[in-house]
Amino acid sequence: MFFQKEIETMPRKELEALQLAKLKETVAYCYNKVPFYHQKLTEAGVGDGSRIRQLSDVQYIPFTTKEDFRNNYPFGLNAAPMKDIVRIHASSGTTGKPTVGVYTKKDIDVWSDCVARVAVAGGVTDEDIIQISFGYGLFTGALGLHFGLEKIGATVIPASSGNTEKQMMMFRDFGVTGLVATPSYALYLSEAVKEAGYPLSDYSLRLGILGSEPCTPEMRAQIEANLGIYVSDNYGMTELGGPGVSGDCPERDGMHFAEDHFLPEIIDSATGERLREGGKGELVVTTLSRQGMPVLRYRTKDITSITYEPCPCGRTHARMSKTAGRTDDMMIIKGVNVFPTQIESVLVGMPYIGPHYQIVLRRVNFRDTLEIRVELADAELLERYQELQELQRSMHDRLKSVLGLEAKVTLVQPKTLERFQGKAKRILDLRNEP
Ligand code: ADP
Ligand code: K
Ligand code: ZN
Repeated sequence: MFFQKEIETMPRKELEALQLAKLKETVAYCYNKVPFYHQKLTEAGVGDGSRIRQLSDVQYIPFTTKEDFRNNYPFGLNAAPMKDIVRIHASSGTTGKPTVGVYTKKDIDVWSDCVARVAVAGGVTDEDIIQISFGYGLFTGALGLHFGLEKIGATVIPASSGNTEKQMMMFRDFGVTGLVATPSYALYLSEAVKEAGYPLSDYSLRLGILGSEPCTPEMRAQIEANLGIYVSDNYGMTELGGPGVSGDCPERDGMHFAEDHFLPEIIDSATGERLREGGKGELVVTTLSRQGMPVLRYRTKDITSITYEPCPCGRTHARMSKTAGRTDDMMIIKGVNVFPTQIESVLVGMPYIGPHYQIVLRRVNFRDTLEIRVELADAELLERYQELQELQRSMHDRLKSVLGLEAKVTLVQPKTLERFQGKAKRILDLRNEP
C-alpha cells in the first residue's frame, strides 16, 4: 500500500534528477534568504549553488549543527517572512535553549504527506481509528502524526499522553484500531492493558505507529505480543521538521527516506568525510522542500547506515537501518562505546524479566563501573534463589559478550523502575557526582 505511489516508486534515475534540481534550488534559496547560510556558503566557495553539477557536490556545502540552531535561536534560520509562517514547533530542549522549527502552509502540507506515507506503509487506512498518545504541545510528534493521519482519512483521537485508565477506556469504547506513541509509552500501556484483565478481544487494536526514540526488535516484539498489534517504526526530528523523514515499509528491513524531500548522507563523525554506501556513521540530511526553515547538511548525531538497494516492497527510496541511538546517548565506559539499545537487545526477551531497565554509571577509584538494574517480571522468582543466581549469571555473560565489558547486574522488584510517557531516560550517570 502506498500513499503517493508514483513518487514512492519513482525510478532512481528520475528521483536523483529531481533531488539535484531541488538541491540547487535549496542552496540558492538559503543563500538569498538566510544571512547565516549566505555567509557560510560564501566562505566555502559554494555561493548560490549554481556550480553544483551532481548530487555528490553536496559535500562542498558546510554542515549545520544543533549549535547553529541554538546560536540562531529563535528565528535566525527562518527563510520566510513571519506572515507566511503558520506554525512554530520546538524540541523539548532538555539541554539549554530548545530547537525551534517554523512552517509555512506548504511545509505543513509536505510534512503531512511524508507522515501519511509512513502511516500507510505501516498499514493505516481511512477505516482506522487512531489514538495519538504522544504528548501534544510544542513537540512535533503529536501534531505531525495528527495531520498526516487526517490526510489519509483515518479517524484521529488527540488523546495526548497520561491518564492510563482513560487511554484504555478510549481504546475499548471508541473501537481504537491503531496507537501512536513512543515505544516506551506503548510498552507501558501494553502492560496496563494486560493487567486491566479485559480480554484482547474487547479491543480492536491492530496497529502501532511508533517512533521518536530507538526501539529494538526485541522490544517491538514484546509490545506486539502484549497488544496483539503490528508495529512499524518511523523517524524524524524537530530540526528537519519532525516525524516522516523516514519510516518502515512492510518489509521492516530499513526505513525508507522521503527522498524527494530529504537528501541523506552518512559521514564519519570524527572526520566529516562521506562514507561509502553501507558504511555506518552519522546521518546528515539536507531538506529539499522546506520553505520556513530549510536546512543544509544537518548533522543529526544519529548513527546509522544507508542502502540504495531495491526493496521488495517496490519503494525506490533509500533506506536507513535502525539507529543505535544518538552519539549524545552513547556512553563511553572504560573507553568502550556502548549504546543503551545494545543492552536492551540482551535484556528484553530473557525469561523472568520485564522490559524495564536502568543503566547506572559510577566512578570508583578512578575507574568506570557499569551497573544494570533490571526489573523482574514476577516477584515469585525472588524466592527461588538458585534460579535467580543463574539468571543473573547468564545476563552478565551475555552482556559481556555483546558489550565487551563487565557489568554488574542487579535484579529489582517488579514495578520499581520508572515508567515513561514520552521518551525513556534510562541512563543515570553518576561519574561526575562527588
Ligand atoms: P528532542 O528529543 O531533542 O526533544 P526530537 O523529538 O526532535 O527532539 O528528537 C529527535 C531524535 O529522536 C532523533 O535525532 C533520534 O535520535 C530520535 N529518534 C526519533 N525517531 C526515532 C526512531 N524511530 N528510532 C530511533 N531514534 C529516533
Ligand atoms: K503568519
Ligand atoms: Zn521497502
